[in-house]
Amino acid sequence: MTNNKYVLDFVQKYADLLTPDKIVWIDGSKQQKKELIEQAIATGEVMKLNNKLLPGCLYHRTAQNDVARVEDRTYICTRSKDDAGPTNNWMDPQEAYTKLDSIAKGSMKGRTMYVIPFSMGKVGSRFAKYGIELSDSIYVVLNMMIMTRVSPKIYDKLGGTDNFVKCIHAKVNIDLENRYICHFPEDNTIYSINSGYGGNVLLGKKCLALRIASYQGWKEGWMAEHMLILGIQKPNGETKYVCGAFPSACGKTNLAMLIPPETYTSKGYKVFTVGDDIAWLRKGRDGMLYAINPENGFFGVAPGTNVKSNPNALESTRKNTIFTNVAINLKNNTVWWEGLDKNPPQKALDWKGNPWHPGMVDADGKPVKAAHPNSRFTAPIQNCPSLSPEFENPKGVPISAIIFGGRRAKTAPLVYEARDWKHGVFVGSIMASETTAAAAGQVGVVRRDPMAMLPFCGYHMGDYFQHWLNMGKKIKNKPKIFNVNWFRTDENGNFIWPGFGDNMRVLDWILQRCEDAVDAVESPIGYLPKPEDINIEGLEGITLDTIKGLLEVDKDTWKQEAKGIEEFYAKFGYRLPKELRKELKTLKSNLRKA
Ligand code: GTP
Ligand code: SPV
Ligand code: MN
Repeated sequence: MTNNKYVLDFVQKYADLLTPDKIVWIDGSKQQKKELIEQAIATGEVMKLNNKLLPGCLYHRTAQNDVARVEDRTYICTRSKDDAGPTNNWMDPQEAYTKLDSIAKGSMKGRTMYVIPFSMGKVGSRFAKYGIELSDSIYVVLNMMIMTRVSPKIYDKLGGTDNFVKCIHAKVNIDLENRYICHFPEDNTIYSINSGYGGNVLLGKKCLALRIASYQGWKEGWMAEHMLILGIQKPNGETKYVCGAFPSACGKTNLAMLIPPETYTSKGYKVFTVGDDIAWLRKGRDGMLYAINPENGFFGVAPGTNVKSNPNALESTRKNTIFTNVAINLKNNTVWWEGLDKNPPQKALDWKGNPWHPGMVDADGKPVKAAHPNSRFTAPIQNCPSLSPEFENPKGVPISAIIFGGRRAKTAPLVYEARDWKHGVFVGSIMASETTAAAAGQVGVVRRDPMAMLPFCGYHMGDYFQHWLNMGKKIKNKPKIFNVNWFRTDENGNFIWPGFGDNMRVLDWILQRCEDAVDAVESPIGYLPKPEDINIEGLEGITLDTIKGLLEVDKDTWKQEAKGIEEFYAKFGYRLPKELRKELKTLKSNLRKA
């Protein structure tokens, strides 16, 4: 497959350690893929779904203890502990290698080790980063073939160098107690041991494209962010691009694929999807910030996806897709999840493989879910009806606005604009959101999640903030920065804002701000829209007063918020940029004066 000495040594080293019976070099061919699928079906690792209704689609169940990312078992292994920063778990690299090697040693006996060459970003583009993942899971191989560009071409592109990320994945026994997701940014290396769940094992995604890439971007002068990228084509044919950072399961895929309401489509507005989870950003020659989506597919949340909420995502999953931990409809061997439609299958298997029927309750009388709340689909990006014609553009797309957002039941207004880049970095750094099922642990507790990168920043977050500030100094035509919140609730806990396609109404205001086409109102936290500037035409049950309520900034709540920010900032010590300290001071003084 290759003569590259570094690649051969890498494969040999781990073959010696893991002792697989066989090594298979993945060549990206259709024939090899077909054979792998057949083998995985034979062992039960995957199941074929109804080939008429879901052609080429497969089904997989993970172990029940292995259904989400494990943040408490995820480590940044830098030589100096301080370099991992206060928001990451840290292990000494030598200690980590020794520990993980001893856990994984010999674990591929009786198994096959697959060598997966992949590119994040278009092969050969200036954005592209290459990786080689070793894995003993066909499920991982098949997912990587959708999520990344798997091709032996990357061996040529390496040109004899070791310029690739070494990714080692061993399932071992899927033992939670010995599960480790370790990153060695200084060695361009990732280890994932004892897991088989997406975000822990598809190492091109969170591990490479965010944790390792954020570190590389810091060193090389670019950025790797947990962001969707979308294009909005206006009636005059011009397209503007926007990036959005929301924490896991907070609406990136949905926003990236939104279908605008009638009041916009009738005028000729169209939305295009460039990416739904990760953006790599670099300065362009024209002084604008350019973004690519380094992935090649979607690893999206299934529950809640339906023809109304996200028809583009649903359509993307109708062929050549892998479904993980959803329910099986036994009537026709298709898939089902909560929120897909109002017709749950009468006879089904739940995500654990147990018989399931609508209205089922457990011993405590609680409803039994058919699909796991973090069940996912892995769909090829080319399936997406709203895919941007610019997706493959190796230069990326120029970004006009960056949006931060999270789940906040009360504090954050529907939308506000940062006063300038520095203030925007502050707005990103103080993001907070209620936790979701995307990571193991309690759901629904508010935590600080700067730029939606808390679990994904591969170095000291104080340095990361400084890097954002520095990038601002380099980019002449800076995107404007905004914060949004689709998740404000009323006194009964119901979402007030309709969200989904109607988020276009907020994007519209954002674009108008970028073009200086509309005024805004100053507030202690930044610029707010005038309520009448949010288009509510055709929205049932939403009045100007609703919008006023959604835009309210409660002084006392924000004073509390400022305290929380101060506590959070204290963690970073001298590595917190002084510009941010100053922004916090300004916020406090604005609140005092208000
Ligand atoms: P990751 O893949 O984990 O990074 O998640 P994501 O940020 O792409 O989130 P996704 O778009 O998959 O949405 C997650 C959940 O949020 C789903 O259950 C959606 O139904 C819900 N959601 C998305 N957008 C909205 C919105 O505008 N309003 C409301 N109320 N819910 C939304
Ligand atoms: C997320 O949790 O942000 C995801 C899913 O996009 S995973 O790939 O599991 O990280
Ligand atoms: Mn994500």
